[in-house]
Amino acid sequence: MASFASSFGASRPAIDIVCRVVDYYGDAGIGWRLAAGLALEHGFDTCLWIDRPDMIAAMAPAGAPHVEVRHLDDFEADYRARDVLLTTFDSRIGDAVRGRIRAAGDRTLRVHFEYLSAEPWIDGCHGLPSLKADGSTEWMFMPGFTAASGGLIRERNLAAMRAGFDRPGQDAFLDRLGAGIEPGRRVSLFCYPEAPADDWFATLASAPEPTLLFAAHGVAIDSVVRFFGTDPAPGRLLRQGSLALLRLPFMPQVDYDRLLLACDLNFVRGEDSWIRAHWARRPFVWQPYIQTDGAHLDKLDAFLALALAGAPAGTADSLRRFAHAWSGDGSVASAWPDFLAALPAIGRQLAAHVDRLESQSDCCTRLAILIRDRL
Ligand code: TRH
Repeated sequence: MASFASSFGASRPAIDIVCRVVDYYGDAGIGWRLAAGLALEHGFDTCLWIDRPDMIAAMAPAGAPHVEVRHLDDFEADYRARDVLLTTFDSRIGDAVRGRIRAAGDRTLRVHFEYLSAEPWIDGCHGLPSLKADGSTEWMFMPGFTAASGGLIRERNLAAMRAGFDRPGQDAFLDRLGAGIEPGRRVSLFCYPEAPADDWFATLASAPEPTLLFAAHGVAIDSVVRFFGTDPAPGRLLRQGSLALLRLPFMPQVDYDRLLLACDLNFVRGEDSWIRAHWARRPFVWQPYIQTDGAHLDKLDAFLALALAGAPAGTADSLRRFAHAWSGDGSVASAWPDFLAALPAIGRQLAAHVDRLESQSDCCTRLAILIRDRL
């Protein structure tokens, strides 16, 4: 809980979060989780200024107490200086807003929230002040996997949510999605268009054991059409050999989280689903957001080095080979058998990695402390 008073005499400290969606869903997904976490767990009045409020409505239809969502188009005209102004990712603020902060006595704390990375260098940047050309200061907030970083977004009731969503509840949830009592390894798929899904579908279809694949809204459509001849409406099951595929609708975040919990193996991407795969405590394969200079493979290796610390060599190699292949560096067909054989050991290794993370404080707590200590 934030234990400090508003500098503007309000009953609760107030934070404005600015979020401009670059592409896909992650900017909005993280922006919402930050806004809701600071309001629900740290006593803030929060306004999320975003250019895609429709994404928030789809991710969090019920909203949250003490969270207002405003269109970014109105920000320049309607923003009034309050305790904290946090910009996310590629969002910036203009001279008019900076002038309004100065006119209000320069009492607004400025924070910039960066993209998540497992790379070691972020620890040295987290929490540093960045001096702006107009003489103002903006504090850098770098989410991460270490105690020296800004941490990962993780809600306080996570363990209770997991405990309350047992196997019968998971079966009923998947059944409502159209899966019925379909046998096989339950795998969720959330990937970028560049993922080698064609090869992977062929590998799954010719495998001895059955796979039930839950394809998230809008992913791998071309591969699904090439392999199955059509992209099915949500809820309609398609089969080819040992592979059964179910297309899903875009779901609220809470249901996407449940999907990760209900599956035996999760394919995630970008940033927020990557974090959520941790909290589902199931084995997962992460596809980093593609970067032209191949920097996404460096980000993948930095993460694998952290998650696989202390792992037996065979376990580490099996996950590393398949994860690289899934990011276009290698063959998923040849890496899949070893990955599958090592899956129990990979699951144990990732569980130990998540245990370490869950023993650390969460991102919103670290952000609330950074704010309290600098307000
Ligand atoms: O959609 P993404 O690829 O977003 C990306 C990444 O955040 C990347 O780091 C960033 O640089 C780029 O955007 C601009 O993946 P991510 O981060 O997992 O975000 C997906 C969000 O969508 C996450 O909050 C989960 C949510 N989601 C739902 O709410 N319902 C759904 O049905 C699905 C599939 C996702």
